[in-house]
Order: sequence, then C-alpha cells, then structure tokens
Amino acid sequence: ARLIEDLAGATAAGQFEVYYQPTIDLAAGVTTGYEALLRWHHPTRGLVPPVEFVPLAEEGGHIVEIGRWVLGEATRQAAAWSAQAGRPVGIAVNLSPRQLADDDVVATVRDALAASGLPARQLTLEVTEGVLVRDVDQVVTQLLALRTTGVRIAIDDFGTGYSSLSYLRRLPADIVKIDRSFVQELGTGNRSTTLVASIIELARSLHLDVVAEGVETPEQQAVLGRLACSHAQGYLFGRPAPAGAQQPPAQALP
Ligand code: G
Ligand code: G
Ligand code: MN
Ligand code: NA
Repeated sequence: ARLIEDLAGATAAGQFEVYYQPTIDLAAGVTTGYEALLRWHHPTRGLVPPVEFVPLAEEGGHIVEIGRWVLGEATRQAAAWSAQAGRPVGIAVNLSPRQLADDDVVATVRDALAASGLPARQLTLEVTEGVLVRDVDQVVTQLLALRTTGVRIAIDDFGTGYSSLSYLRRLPADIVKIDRSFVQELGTGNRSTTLVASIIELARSLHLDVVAEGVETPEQQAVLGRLACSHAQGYLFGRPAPAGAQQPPAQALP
C-alpha cells in the first residue's frame, strides 16, 4: 500500500509517538522546555521520519487530526513535567500550513490547554514561512486569534525563506528560531557569525526571543554565548527522544 493510505487509521491505531528535544537557557545552562517532534511507528516499515510523512499528511489533510493528537499529548506531558519539577516547563509544537488554515485551530488549542491544565504561556506554536503559501491576511488573522489564547508564536527555520524580513514585520511573533544551516557554520570563518549576530540583533530590536537550532559543538555554543543568544537546541544538549528518556527539567522558564 502507499504510505499516504496508511495515514488514515494511524492515529486511532496508536502508531504515533511524540519525541521531545530540550531547549536550553544558554546563560544558565539548563533545560527550560522541549520541542515536540512527531514519530510514526509504521506497522511494516518501522520508524518513518516526519520529513517523509508530514508532507503526505498535509496533502491528504490527515495532519489536522494528527496535529490535534500531538497538541493533546504534548500539553499533557508538559503539564506533568511542570508538576514534577514544581516549575513551569515550556513545550513547543509545530503547526503546518494546513493546520493553521483550519477553522477549528483556535478551539483545538484551547481544548488542549483546558484538558491538560497547562497554562497557555507555557505553550509555543511554531510556524515556518511555508504558512505564507496561504493567504497572508488570513494567516495573520489566525495567528492573532491563537495569540489571544495566551500562547506564544515562534517563527521556525528563520532565515531560510525568500522574504524573511518582510515576513517578520507582518507576522505576529514572539520567538525567532535561527535555522540550523546558519548555526552549523558558526566558527568556520565565513560570514555566518555576522549573519547570526544580525538575526539576534534584529530579534532583540523587535523584542523577540531567539532560539538557535542545531547546535552540535561546544564551539558553536561558545559563539552563541558571545553573541548573547538566549536559548538553543541541538544534539549537543539532547536529541529528540521519548518522554521517558528525558532528564527532569532543572529550572523555570525565563
Ligand atoms: O526530527 P525531525 O525529523 O523531527 O522533524 C522534521 C520536520 O518535521 C521538522 O521540520 C518539523 O517541523 C516537522 N514536524 C515534526 N513534528 C511535527 C508535528 O507534530 N507537526 C508538524 N506539522 N510538523 C512536525
Ligand atoms: O524544522 P524543525 O526545526 O521543526 O525541525 C527540527 C529538526 O531538526 C528535527 O528533524 C530534529 O531532529 C532536527 N535536529 C535537532 N537538533 C539537531 C542537530 O543538532 N543537528 C541536526 N542535524 N539536526 C537536528
Ligand atoms: Mn520546529
Ligand atoms: Na527549524
């Protein structure tokens, strides 16, 4: 069977799992939250990565149902970690263009927050420039509506699109996530350090938080520290892994 056909019953069959990757406060050196990253345990193909099935789920529309499940899982897990730690633990969930365009997305987010008891400010929704393939005014309206629930909005993979600056001006956002392609070149002697410094400065001037993605080496971490980048993610700090494999978070959100 084709993979897209198998997506239909996958949520009900319990084939999805949420992995979590820590987000680090660079100055304090502690985990402040996690990004939820979806995994599909396919009955015959084994673990199928999201780059293979998320576009199919987007195309077929299954992503709306799957995304609702991810939001439910991730908020429940973040609430449990917060209770365990006695401190607020953040959770970031990716939203694809189709999910954002869904009329029920605000209700879906409210439902997940209500069911989990997670305070809205602990939930971040990540969107990429890909959301702009849809009507820009409609996207802005949806993001503003989402924000009225109290959640935060992050621009994911920042810097990789065609119109990042105009995008940032138009979209209501709280956080910029610097794409790992820039982070991985830090310290290699080309212009990447200047570029990342510029993004951090831009974010600061717009009062946005910054998360550097894809940090793999202590050298990259050191450069980001010098640039006063507030948060980071990457294999250096932790790979995406099941909830049970995570260390209990050590400190409150900033
Ligand atoms: O680990 P990584 O392979 O987890 O993720 C690859 C891509 O899949 C990322 O670009 C990420 O945004 C996307 N992705 C991961 N989990 C989800 C999810 O729950 N929903 C959506 N829409 N995209 C996701
Ligand atoms: O597009 P988005 O940022 O949501 O997806 C995150 C993706 O980046 C996931 O596929 C995740 O597994 C991957 N990732 C996270 N940290 C690192 C890292 O340090 N190096 C690399 N190569 N990939 C990473
Ligand atoms: Mn992301
Ligand atoms: Na990213």
